[in-house]
Amino acid sequence: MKLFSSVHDVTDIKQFVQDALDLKAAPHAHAELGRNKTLGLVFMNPSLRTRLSTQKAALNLGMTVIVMNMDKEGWALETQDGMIMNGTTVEHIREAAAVMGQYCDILGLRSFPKLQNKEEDYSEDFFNKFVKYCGVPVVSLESATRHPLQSFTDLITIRETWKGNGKPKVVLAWGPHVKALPQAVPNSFAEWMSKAQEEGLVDFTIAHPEGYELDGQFTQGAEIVHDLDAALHGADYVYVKNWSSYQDYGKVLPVSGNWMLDNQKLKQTNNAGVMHCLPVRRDLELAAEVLDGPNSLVIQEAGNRLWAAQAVLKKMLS
Ligand code: AN0
Ligand code: CP
Repeated sequence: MKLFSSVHDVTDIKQFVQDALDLKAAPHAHAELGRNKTLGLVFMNPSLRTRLSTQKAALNLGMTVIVMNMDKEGWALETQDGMIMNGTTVEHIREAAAVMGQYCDILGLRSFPKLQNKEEDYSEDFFNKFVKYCGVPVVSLESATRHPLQSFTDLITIRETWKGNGKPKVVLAWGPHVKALPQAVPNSFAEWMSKAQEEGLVDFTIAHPEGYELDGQFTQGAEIVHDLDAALHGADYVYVKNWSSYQDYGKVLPVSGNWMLDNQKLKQTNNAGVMHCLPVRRDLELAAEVLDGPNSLVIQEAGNRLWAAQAVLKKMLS
Protein backbone atom coordinates (compact mmCIF):
# COMPACT_ATOMS: atom_id res chain seq x y z
CA MET A 1 0.00 0.00 0.00
CA LYS A 2 1.50 3.35 -1.09
CA LEU A 3 -1.45 5.59 -0.34
CA PHE A 4 -4.18 5.54 2.30
CA SER A 5 -6.57 8.36 1.47
CA SER A 6 -9.97 6.66 1.16
CA VAL A 7 -11.80 3.33 1.31
CA HIS A 8 -10.85 2.89 -2.36
CA ASP A 9 -7.24 2.23 -1.26
CA VAL A 10 -8.34 -0.92 0.61
CA THR A 11 -8.96 -4.16 -1.28
CA ASP A 12 -10.77 -6.15 1.45
CA ILE A 13 -12.31 -4.08 4.27
CA LYS A 14 -13.47 -7.12 6.24
CA GLN A 15 -9.96 -8.60 6.26
CA PHE A 16 -8.45 -5.19 7.08
CA VAL A 17 -10.71 -4.92 10.14
CA GLN A 18 -9.53 -8.37 11.19
CA ASP A 19 -5.88 -7.29 10.71
CA ALA A 20 -6.51 -4.35 13.08
CA LEU A 21 -8.20 -6.57 15.68
CA ASP A 22 -5.27 -9.01 15.46
CA LEU A 23 -2.91 -6.11 16.21
CA LYS A 24 -5.11 -5.12 19.15
CA ALA A 25 -4.72 -8.67 20.51
CA ALA A 26 -0.92 -8.64 19.98
CA PRO A 27 0.30 -5.02 19.69
CA HIS A 28 4.02 -5.86 19.66
CA ALA A 29 3.95 -8.88 17.34
CA HIS A 30 5.63 -6.84 14.56
CA ALA A 31 7.94 -4.66 16.65
CA GLU A 32 10.86 -5.18 14.22
CA LEU A 33 8.98 -4.39 11.01
CA GLY A 34 9.60 -0.65 11.18
CA ARG A 35 13.11 -0.72 12.56
CA ASN A 36 15.27 2.08 11.05
CA LYS A 37 12.20 3.51 9.31
CA THR A 38 10.94 7.03 9.95
CA LEU A 39 7.34 8.25 9.97
CA GLY A 40 6.81 11.98 9.54
CA LEU A 41 3.50 13.50 10.66
CA VAL A 42 2.66 16.85 9.10
CA PHE A 43 -0.16 18.90 10.62
CA MET A 44 -1.73 21.91 8.93
CA ASN A 45 -4.44 21.86 11.67
CA PRO A 46 -4.81 20.82 15.34
CA SER A 47 -5.18 17.21 16.50
CA LEU A 48 -5.23 15.11 19.65
CA ARG A 49 -6.29 11.57 18.70
CA THR A 50 -4.79 11.37 15.22
CA ARG A 51 -1.42 12.64 16.37
CA LEU A 52 -1.09 10.42 19.45
CA SER A 53 -2.63 7.24 18.04
CA THR A 54 -0.55 7.36 14.85
CA GLN A 55 2.64 8.05 16.83
CA LYS A 56 1.89 5.16 19.16
CA ALA A 57 1.05 2.87 16.23
CA ALA A 58 4.42 3.65 14.63
CA LEU A 59 6.26 3.07 17.93
CA ASN A 60 4.55 -0.34 18.29
CA LEU A 61 5.99 -1.24 14.87
CA GLY A 62 9.49 -0.11 15.88
CA MET A 63 9.46 3.08 13.78
CA THR A 64 10.93 6.45 14.67
CA VAL A 65 8.44 9.34 14.52
CA ILE A 66 9.00 13.02 13.77
CA VAL A 67 6.22 15.60 13.86
CA MET A 68 5.94 18.92 12.04
CA ASN A 69 3.25 21.39 13.13
CA MET A 70 3.39 23.11 9.79
CA ASP A 71 0.57 25.56 10.57
CA LYS A 72 2.33 26.96 13.64
CA GLU A 73 6.02 26.29 13.09
CA GLY A 74 6.50 25.93 9.35
CA TRP A 75 6.87 28.44 6.55
CA ALA A 76 3.68 29.63 4.87
CA LEU A 77 3.23 27.36 1.85
CA GLU A 78 2.31 28.28 -1.70
CA THR A 79 0.33 25.70 -3.69
CA GLN A 80 -0.46 27.52 -6.93
CA ASP A 81 1.86 27.03 -9.86
CA GLY A 82 3.16 29.79 -12.08
CA MET A 83 3.01 32.43 -9.33
CA ILE A 84 5.59 35.08 -8.69
CA MET A 85 5.87 34.56 -4.95
CA ASN A 86 5.97 38.20 -3.89
CA GLY A 87 3.13 37.86 -1.34
CA THR A 88 2.94 36.18 2.09
CA THR A 89 3.83 32.60 1.11
CA VAL A 90 7.49 31.71 1.71
CA GLU A 91 8.04 28.38 0.03
CA HIS A 92 6.22 26.22 -2.49
CA ILE A 93 4.70 22.85 -1.67
CA ARG A 94 6.86 21.45 -4.50
CA GLU A 95 10.02 22.01 -2.45
CA ALA A 96 8.52 21.60 1.04
CA ALA A 97 6.92 18.20 0.35
CA ALA A 98 9.95 16.95 -1.58
CA VAL A 99 12.25 17.90 1.31
CA MET A 100 10.05 16.15 3.90
CA GLY A 101 10.17 13.07 1.67
CA GLN A 102 13.98 13.13 1.96
CA TYR A 103 13.76 12.60 5.74
CA CYS A 104 10.90 10.10 5.95
CA ASP A 105 9.97 6.62 4.68
CA ILE A 106 6.25 7.31 5.19
CA LEU A 107 4.47 10.66 5.63
CA GLY A 108 1.10 11.48 7.22
CA LEU A 109 -0.70 14.71 6.35
CA ARG A 110 -3.61 16.57 7.95
CA SER A 111 -5.01 19.28 5.69
CA PHE A 112 -8.53 20.54 6.48
CA PRO A 113 -10.71 22.32 3.91
CA LYS A 114 -10.88 26.10 4.11
CA LEU A 115 -14.67 25.92 3.55
CA GLN A 116 -14.54 28.98 1.28
CA ASN A 117 -14.44 27.42 -2.17
CA LYS A 118 -16.13 24.06 -2.79
CA GLU A 119 -14.29 23.29 -6.02
CA GLU A 120 -10.91 23.99 -4.46
CA ASP A 121 -11.61 21.87 -1.36
CA TYR A 122 -13.20 18.99 -3.27
CA SER A 123 -10.33 18.88 -5.77
CA GLU A 124 -8.07 17.89 -2.82
CA ASP A 125 -5.44 20.09 -4.45
CA PHE A 126 -3.24 20.47 -1.35
CA PHE A 127 -3.32 16.78 -0.40
CA ASN A 128 -2.75 15.59 -3.98
CA LYS A 129 0.16 17.95 -4.54
CA PHE A 130 1.75 16.81 -1.27
CA VAL A 131 1.42 13.16 -2.39
CA LYS A 132 2.82 13.98 -5.82
CA TYR A 133 5.87 15.94 -4.66
CA CYS A 134 6.91 14.13 -1.46
CA GLY A 135 7.78 10.91 -3.32
CA VAL A 136 7.06 8.51 -0.43
CA PRO A 137 3.92 6.64 0.72
CA VAL A 138 1.31 8.92 2.36
CA VAL A 139 -1.37 8.34 5.01
CA SER A 140 -4.24 10.83 5.18
CA LEU A 141 -4.65 12.19 8.71
CA GLU A 142 -7.87 13.93 7.47
CA SER A 143 -7.90 15.76 4.18
CA ALA A 144 -10.38 18.32 2.85
CA THR A 145 -13.03 15.70 2.01
CA ARG A 146 -12.19 12.51 3.93
CA HIS A 147 -10.92 11.09 7.24
CA PRO A 148 -10.20 7.45 6.37
CA LEU A 149 -8.32 6.50 9.57
CA GLN A 150 -11.39 7.61 11.53
CA SER A 151 -13.86 5.73 9.33
CA PHE A 152 -11.73 2.58 9.35
CA THR A 153 -11.69 2.86 13.16
CA ASP A 154 -15.46 3.25 13.18
CA LEU A 155 -15.96 0.07 11.16
CA ILE A 156 -13.52 -1.75 13.49
CA THR A 157 -15.52 -0.55 16.51
CA ILE A 158 -18.85 -1.66 15.02
CA ARG A 159 -17.48 -5.10 14.03
CA GLU A 160 -15.82 -5.50 17.46
CA THR A 161 -18.91 -4.63 19.51
CA TRP A 162 -21.75 -6.12 17.41
CA LYS A 163 -23.05 -9.23 19.16
CA GLY A 164 -26.46 -9.42 17.51
CA ASN A 165 -27.71 -11.69 14.77
CA GLY A 166 -27.68 -10.41 11.20
CA LYS A 167 -26.64 -6.92 10.21
CA PRO A 168 -26.67 -3.94 12.60
CA LYS A 169 -28.64 -0.85 11.60
CA VAL A 170 -26.14 2.02 11.56
CA VAL A 171 -27.40 5.62 11.55
CA LEU A 172 -25.26 8.66 10.77
CA ALA A 173 -27.06 11.45 12.64
CA TRP A 174 -26.31 15.13 12.04
CA GLY A 175 -25.91 17.09 15.31
CA PRO A 176 -26.00 20.85 15.95
CA HIS A 177 -22.89 23.05 16.24
CA VAL A 178 -22.09 26.76 16.41
CA LYS A 179 -19.13 26.62 14.00
CA ALA A 180 -18.85 25.57 10.38
CA LEU A 181 -17.20 22.13 10.37
CA PRO A 182 -15.86 20.12 7.40
CA GLN A 183 -17.87 17.36 5.70
CA ALA A 184 -14.77 15.12 5.77
CA VAL A 185 -15.83 12.88 8.68
CA PRO A 186 -19.42 12.25 7.49
CA ASN A 187 -18.31 11.90 3.83
CA SER A 188 -15.76 9.32 4.82
CA PHE A 189 -18.05 7.50 7.28
CA ALA A 190 -20.74 7.33 4.59
CA GLU A 191 -18.24 6.02 2.05
CA TRP A 192 -17.00 3.25 4.38
CA MET A 193 -20.51 2.31 5.56
CA SER A 194 -21.82 2.19 1.99
CA LYS A 195 -18.99 -0.21 1.16
CA ALA A 196 -19.76 -2.23 4.32
CA GLN A 197 -23.43 -2.31 3.31
CA GLU A 198 -22.48 -3.58 -0.17
CA GLU A 199 -20.60 -6.40 1.52
CA GLY A 200 -23.58 -7.28 3.71
CA LEU A 201 -21.98 -6.09 6.96
CA VAL A 202 -24.42 -3.29 7.93
CA ASP A 203 -27.64 -1.50 6.97
CA PHE A 204 -26.90 2.19 6.62
CA THR A 205 -29.14 5.26 7.09
CA ILE A 206 -28.27 8.96 7.16
CA ALA A 207 -30.44 11.51 9.01
CA HIS A 208 -29.87 15.23 8.53
CA PRO A 209 -31.93 18.43 8.26
CA GLU A 210 -32.78 19.68 4.78
CA GLY A 211 -29.93 21.69 3.30
CA TYR A 212 -27.28 19.40 4.80
CA GLU A 213 -27.20 16.86 1.94
CA LEU A 214 -23.70 15.45 1.45
CA ASP A 215 -22.03 15.08 -1.95
CA GLY A 216 -23.78 12.10 -3.58
CA GLN A 217 -20.49 10.37 -4.47
CA PHE A 218 -20.11 9.44 -0.78
CA THR A 219 -23.68 8.38 0.04
CA GLN A 220 -24.53 5.93 -2.75
CA GLY A 221 -26.72 3.12 -1.43
CA ALA A 222 -27.54 4.86 1.85
CA GLU A 223 -31.12 5.55 2.94
CA ILE A 224 -31.36 9.30 3.54
CA VAL A 225 -34.08 10.80 5.77
CA HIS A 226 -34.83 14.21 7.25
CA ASP A 227 -36.56 12.89 10.37
CA LEU A 228 -34.15 11.96 13.19
CA ASP A 229 -36.77 10.10 15.25
CA ALA A 230 -37.75 7.91 12.29
CA ALA A 231 -34.08 7.08 11.64
CA LEU A 232 -33.40 6.25 15.29
CA HIS A 233 -36.19 3.67 15.37
CA GLY A 234 -34.51 0.25 15.65
CA ALA A 235 -30.97 1.67 15.31
CA ASP A 236 -28.13 -0.47 16.69
CA TYR A 237 -25.48 2.26 16.28
CA VAL A 238 -25.93 6.03 16.16
CA TYR A 239 -22.94 7.94 14.80
CA VAL A 240 -23.36 11.59 15.74
CA LYS A 241 -21.51 14.29 13.81
CA ASN A 242 -22.01 17.89 12.82
CA TRP A 243 -21.12 19.16 9.38
CA SER A 244 -21.64 22.43 7.55
CA SER A 245 -23.72 22.62 4.38
CA TYR A 246 -22.26 21.17 1.20
CA GLN A 247 -24.80 22.83 -1.12
CA ASP A 248 -24.68 26.26 0.52
CA TYR A 249 -20.99 25.60 0.90
CA GLY A 250 -19.51 25.97 4.37
CA LYS A 251 -22.62 27.65 5.81
CA VAL A 252 -24.33 26.92 9.14
CA LEU A 253 -28.01 26.89 8.16
CA PRO A 254 -30.89 27.37 10.62
CA VAL A 255 -32.68 24.09 11.44
CA SER A 256 -36.06 23.36 12.98
CA GLY A 257 -36.72 20.75 15.67
CA ASN A 258 -34.33 19.09 18.12
CA TRP A 259 -31.35 17.41 16.47
CA MET A 260 -29.28 16.77 19.61
CA LEU A 261 -29.23 13.12 20.67
CA ASP A 262 -30.27 12.84 24.34
CA ASN A 263 -31.48 9.95 26.51
CA GLN A 264 -35.10 10.58 25.53
CA LYS A 265 -34.28 10.20 21.84
CA LEU A 266 -31.98 7.26 22.52
CA LYS A 267 -34.97 5.32 23.92
CA GLN A 268 -36.30 4.98 20.37
CA THR A 269 -33.28 2.92 19.35
CA ASN A 270 -32.47 -0.74 19.84
CA ASN A 271 -30.33 0.21 22.89
CA ALA A 272 -27.87 1.63 20.33
CA GLY A 273 -24.16 2.14 20.81
CA VAL A 274 -23.42 5.85 20.43
CA MET A 275 -20.35 6.91 18.48
CA HIS A 276 -18.58 10.20 17.76
CA CYS A 277 -15.12 10.82 16.33
CA LEU A 278 -14.34 13.49 18.99
CA PRO A 279 -13.71 16.29 19.80
CA VAL A 280 -17.36 16.77 20.80
CA ARG A 281 -19.10 19.81 22.29
CA ARG A 282 -21.18 18.58 25.24
CA ASP A 283 -24.87 19.47 25.33
CA LEU A 284 -24.59 21.19 21.98
CA GLU A 285 -23.75 18.42 19.50
CA LEU A 286 -24.49 15.48 21.79
CA ALA A 287 -26.07 15.39 25.29
CA ALA A 288 -23.63 14.99 28.19
CA GLU A 289 -25.97 12.37 29.69
CA VAL A 290 -25.43 10.20 26.60
CA LEU A 291 -21.65 10.72 26.59
CA ASP A 292 -21.53 9.76 30.28
CA GLY A 293 -24.09 6.96 29.95
CA PRO A 294 -23.76 3.21 29.32
CA ASN A 295 -24.42 3.41 25.55
CA SER A 296 -21.43 5.63 24.75
CA LEU A 297 -18.67 3.95 22.75
CA VAL A 298 -16.64 7.12 22.18
CA ILE A 299 -13.63 6.22 24.35
CA GLN A 300 -13.36 2.66 23.01
CA GLU A 301 -13.73 4.14 19.52
CA ALA A 302 -10.92 6.65 20.11
CA GLY A 303 -8.80 3.83 21.55
CA ASN A 304 -9.28 1.87 18.34
CA ARG A 305 -7.67 4.68 16.33
CA LEU A 306 -4.38 3.07 17.38
CA TRP A 307 -5.17 -0.28 15.72
CA ALA A 308 -6.47 1.33 12.55
CA ALA A 309 -3.27 3.37 12.21
CA GLN A 310 -1.10 0.36 13.04
CA ALA A 311 -2.85 -1.80 10.42
CA VAL A 312 -2.29 0.91 7.78
CA LEU A 313 1.38 1.47 8.67
CA LYS A 314 2.00 -2.28 8.81
CA LYS A 315 0.58 -2.67 5.30
CA MET A 316 2.76 0.16 4.03
CA LEU A 317 5.89 -1.32 5.61
CA SER A 318 5.22 -4.89 4.42
C1 AN0 B 1 -12.90 18.38 12.83
C2 AN0 B 1 -13.91 18.00 11.77
O1 AN0 B 1 -15.11 18.05 12.02
O2 AN0 B 1 -13.50 17.63 10.66
C3 AN0 B 1 -12.01 17.21 13.17
C4 AN0 B 1 -12.72 15.97 13.59
C5 AN0 B 1 -11.85 14.81 13.76
N1 AN0 B 1 -13.58 18.80 14.03
C6 AN0 B 1 -13.57 20.05 14.46
O3 AN0 B 1 -13.04 20.92 13.79
C7 AN0 B 1 -14.24 20.34 15.76
N1 CP C 1 -11.06 12.17 15.74
C1 CP C 1 -9.94 12.88 15.46
O1 CP C 1 -9.39 12.82 14.36
O2 CP C 1 -9.48 13.61 16.49
P1 CP C 1 -8.29 14.69 16.42
O3 CP C 1 -8.79 15.80 15.52
O4 CP C 1 -8.09 15.13 17.83
O5 CP C 1 -7.08 14.05 15.83
